[in-house]
Amino acid sequence: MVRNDESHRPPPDNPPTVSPKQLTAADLRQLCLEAGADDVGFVDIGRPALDHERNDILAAYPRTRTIICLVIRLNPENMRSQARHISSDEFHHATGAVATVGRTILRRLNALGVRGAIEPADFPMDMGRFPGKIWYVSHKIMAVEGGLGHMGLNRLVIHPQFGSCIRMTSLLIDTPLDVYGSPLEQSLCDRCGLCLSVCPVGAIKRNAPFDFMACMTHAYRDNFAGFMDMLDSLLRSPDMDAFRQRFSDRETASMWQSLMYKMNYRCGYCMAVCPAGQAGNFCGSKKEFLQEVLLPLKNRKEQVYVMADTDAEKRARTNPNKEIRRIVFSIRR
Ligand code: B12
Ligand code: SF4
Ligand code: SF4
Repeated sequence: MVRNDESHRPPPDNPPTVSPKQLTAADLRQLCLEAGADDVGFVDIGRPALDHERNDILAAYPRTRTIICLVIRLNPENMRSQARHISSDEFHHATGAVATVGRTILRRLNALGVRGAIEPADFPMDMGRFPGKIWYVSHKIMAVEGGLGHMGLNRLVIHPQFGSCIRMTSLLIDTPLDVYGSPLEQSLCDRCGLCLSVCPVGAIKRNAPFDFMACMTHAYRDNFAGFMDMLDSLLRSPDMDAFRQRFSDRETASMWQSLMYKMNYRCGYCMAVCPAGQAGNFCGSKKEFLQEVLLPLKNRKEQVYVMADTDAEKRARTNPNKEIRRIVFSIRR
């Protein structure tokens, strides 16, 4: 009997319906939504708005012709909870979900002869480039260029339907499309100022650039900067009592949880309070929203991490509910 090698090949996950040459934006959109994406935008690698991004994108995947920006919505109620472990959990689950959907899409595209790679939603990133730009694809820029929304005053992309509460990833594929997205005509941010008002370290400003160091020092306390601060405290402390003066058991527990499980996001309030977009609106009256969401976060009793003598410290000190913790270690750039 003549053995037919073809018969031993596993069947493709999904039989091809179109050939790569015919891959249209409409077919690709349908495929992505069926795989579980809540929305997608398509960007061509050659457009001038990507001039500062292109080298990194091509370093990540040299055959990139099209970038698919993939959106998964977050559950806004989880993001708005005062119990911040609930919002951290929502972030982590959405990070997993967007990665799974991205891989499903790529597998289906592979069956059509299309190849590609995925830039993670956030971590892991390329720590070999630390403390420089450790990500290769900026999902916010891809989302804006793909027509999925604009960045608001909070520097987050605001989707017309899901508001700020979205998680994104980017797929880099080797096939061109017939049609690409373009930036929306209007931003949904009406500059209401709620994000600015709730930010404990004043990172969001009306007429000045976003202060990413202020945000990172506080919101990412249980990330690298806080970890280095912990090492510094350990090395300089003669005994456990001295260490506990600098790093309380509560802070050690938070760091332990981040290392054992996944990073504890300390903040994200600018996302929680943003009312823009259909799903992100006040869900009732503005007065109730301020009472139930904004004020509890703004007045939440918590430790706030700042570098000494910065605008962030000045701002944090204006709120009596916040216990100011000056971070000793800062990232050397
Ligand atoms: C770096 C980064 C951060 C940094 C810097 C934030 C920033 N505005 O750039 C820090 C650690 C502060 C941060 C915080 C948060 N982030 Co973040 N972050 C990223 C990351 C990895 C790249 C962002 C990026 O493209 N920046 C470049 C341009 C587009 O941003 P920009 O605002 O125009 O410009 C600023 C930066 O470039 C910064 N900058 C300049 N030089 C350098 C150099 C370095 C080394 C760094 C770090 C920054 C920096 O200064 C500019 C002025 O504002 C993306 C994941 C990804 N791969 O895209 C997630 C991402 C942007 N983050 C996200 C989120 C949700 C958050 C947090 C809410 C997390 C939290 N729970 O605390 C906060 C919100 C902060 C805020 N209001 O922007 C989401 C945004 C979702 C959305 N709706 O837009 C993303 C897309 C992750 C994801 N896949 O969902 N983040
Ligand atoms: S909270 Fe208001 S000012 Fe801030 S990004 Fe949202 S709409 Fe814009
Ligand atoms: S995550 Fe927190 S610290 Fe960072 S900009 Fe938003 S509100 Fe401010």
